[in-house]
Amino acid sequence: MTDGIVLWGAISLRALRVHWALQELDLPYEFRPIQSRTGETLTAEYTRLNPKQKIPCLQDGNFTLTESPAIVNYLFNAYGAGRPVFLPESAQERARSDEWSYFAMMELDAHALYLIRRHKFLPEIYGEAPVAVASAEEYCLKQINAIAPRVGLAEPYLFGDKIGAADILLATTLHFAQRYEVTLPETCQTYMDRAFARPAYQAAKARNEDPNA
Ligand SMILES: N[C@@H](CCC(=O)N[C@@H](CS)C(=O)NCC(=O)O)C(=O)O
Repeated sequence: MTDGIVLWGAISLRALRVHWALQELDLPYEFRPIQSRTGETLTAEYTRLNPKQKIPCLQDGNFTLTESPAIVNYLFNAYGAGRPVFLPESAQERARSDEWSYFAMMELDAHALYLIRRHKFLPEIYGEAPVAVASAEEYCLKQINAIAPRVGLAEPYLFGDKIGAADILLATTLHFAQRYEVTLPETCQTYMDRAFARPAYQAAKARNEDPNA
């Protein structure tokens, strides 16, 4: 049980998604800047909160939630009303937002980027797998190229002038791809740069990278 919102997780692109949602919604929150692969996610206290021993994890009163896309969507749904963010109003809008979110999480993050991250950039932990890495890179680029024309129509975000949960998930995942040396099409680069110019993103990035910010 917490008094308000508490976010566990720092120096992580997946924790950054949650910091960004909190900043867009202008919600005060306490920050527990634990990091992956430091042993900090393995403590008994943290394991009780998240048995998967991963970051991010959010506490909101007596509600505890893991999985960055679930947390971002929860925050928008719970606190977005009356704030200048996009919230789906119909079942079809909800489905469209889910479509973007699942695409970013499954087709890019889980199927391709996680594999590239593990086997190209952390081979000392996860082992070398050059064929799988090359295949994941090709797959990731194919998927990003498939959405590039639609992303080019964003005005300026996926659902118009207000940023939505799906934008946070897509833009951060495109950033993963870029960090892992996937060349982004121009439309995706422009969309991502525009989203990252938002003060809320800048504040989130500073907090994710420096717990005292
Ligand atoms: N599907 C999860 C993935 C979380 C995840 O893999 N987090 C990484 C840091 S970005 C982590 O905690 N890794 C520690 C580990 O794998 O032991 C989410 O999106 O929240």
